[in-house]
Amino acid sequence: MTIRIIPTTPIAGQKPGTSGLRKKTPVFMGHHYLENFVQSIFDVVGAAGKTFVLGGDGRYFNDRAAQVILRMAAANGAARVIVGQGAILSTPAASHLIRLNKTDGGIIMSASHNPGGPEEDFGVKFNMPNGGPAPEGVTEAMYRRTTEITEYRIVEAQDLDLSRVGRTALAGMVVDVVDPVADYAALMETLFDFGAIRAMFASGFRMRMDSMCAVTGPYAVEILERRLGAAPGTCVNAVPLPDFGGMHPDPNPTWAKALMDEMFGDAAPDFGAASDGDGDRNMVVGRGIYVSPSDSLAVLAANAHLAPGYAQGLKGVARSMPTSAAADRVAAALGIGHYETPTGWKFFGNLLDAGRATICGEESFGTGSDHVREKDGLWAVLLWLNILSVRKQTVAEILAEHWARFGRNYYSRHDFEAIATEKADAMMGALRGALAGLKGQVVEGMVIAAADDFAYTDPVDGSVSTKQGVRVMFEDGSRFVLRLSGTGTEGATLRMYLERFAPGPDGLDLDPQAALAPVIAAAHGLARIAEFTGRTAPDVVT
Ligand code: VG1
Ligand code: CO
Repeated sequence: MTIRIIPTTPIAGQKPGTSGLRKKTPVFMGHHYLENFVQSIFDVVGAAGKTFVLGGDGRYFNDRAAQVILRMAAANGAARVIVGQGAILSTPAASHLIRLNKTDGGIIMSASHNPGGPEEDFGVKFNMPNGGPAPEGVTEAMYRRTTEITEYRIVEAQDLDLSRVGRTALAGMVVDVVDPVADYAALMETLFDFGAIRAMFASGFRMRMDSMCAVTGPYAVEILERRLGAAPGTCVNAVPLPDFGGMHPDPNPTWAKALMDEMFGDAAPDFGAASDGDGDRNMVVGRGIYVSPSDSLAVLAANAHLAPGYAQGLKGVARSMPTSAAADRVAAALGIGHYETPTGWKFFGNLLDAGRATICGEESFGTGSDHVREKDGLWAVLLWLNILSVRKQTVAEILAEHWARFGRNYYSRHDFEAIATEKADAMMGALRGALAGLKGQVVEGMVIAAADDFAYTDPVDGSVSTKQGVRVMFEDGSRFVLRLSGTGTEGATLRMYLERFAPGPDGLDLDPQAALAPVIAAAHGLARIAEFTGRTAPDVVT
């Protein structure tokens, strides 16, 4: 087989965001677009003699992109690629395979919770040998490489048959096609008490798992229905489709509305959950009660010791800065460390590797632990199930007891989507310019205690990340945070994160939007959102 060296020129804008490079699918399918980025990855991490994992969430172009990446890996001298059958791997399963096989990293094809299809989104990201997303230094180097690239390497070959598990070869490179589910399911069995969860299902416990026509379908059916004995049909939208059936595979109350309706209806099962495009996010719902992701993280941290994999206790808990401080209160009660990182799972990697944190989470429906180096949707669902099987209480009872013990961090996120980029930038610029003068001002009856633009110094390697979100904190412990999304593919998305603490015992049962009303008003007033963007109401509320 011949290796071809194709001349190319840099393509503008190949800068990875919060989680890899994401663009509209037609952009990714454009002339040399995928090839330039993949060659830049290999140029930075080196491919000769190395072993990589490859898989994606099955969205449109996943199968074609996989063939191109395999041919380029072979042309760049890789020794072996482990690829999920059908080029499918959930993000946490890919992370696990990278670690299990001690490989040199992996390439994940996904735009996560963004819609998929010929006119929707596609994405590619590189994960390191520890199984976690490449840190900023590495993604920056990849971006720089895309700006100076002059050629890429690819072998001339027929498509490989990825539909059958087994070993094959491509121009001297070994290709192992593996079952995407088996190793991941085996890992889950080591962490959780499958016997106890099976007994709970056998006693009549009912659940709904909505995979949103995305990648977790086969994982959920195998683990929940086959291994844990949940009733057939527990898992819905369980067949991954290239366009996610036209759904927006983002597990939140807006996009997983069917699940919300069922959980708040008369025939609601005991427990409901949904996951996103690539399977790293989760939403958890009890009968008639929604669990905010920040609360879910706190409850999981407080109860993880009830699952065998965490019986020895946690080393620490880490959360992204915009996530509520509910988990910090648990860490304080447990006497363990807690960490506050910028948005994006890549910032948890060092804390997990160094053994400083065991459980991590983000307000954006992401929770995970040191079992892999990505957030893990089904892991969170299984930990909840394990906790429910031990405590034998409802989700509502568990939340009520949690708030009674720790107090309640009322929390919500308001997203304003598809704002013209220059308007969003002007708004953030004006707010940043005003930060220095905010301390001591009284807004909506609350005194501003501090205001800054969050910067993070990694305690393990000392790397510094600046401009990670504007925070305005009030003397009563309330705060709001504003930042622009780094995962969108069109215009700007403004995220407004809102938090207010109620110590209890009174005032623990309010509607979060009502409890947060003064903070919401303060955020709109101080940031002058309507004035800069014309927006007065959010598109998505979580
Ligand atoms: C969003 C979330 C962030 C998450 C990221 C990737 O980023 O806010 O918490 O880590 O998506 O998740 P941003 O920059 O749009 O706010 V996923 O499931 O898309 O890999
Ligand atoms: Co995701």
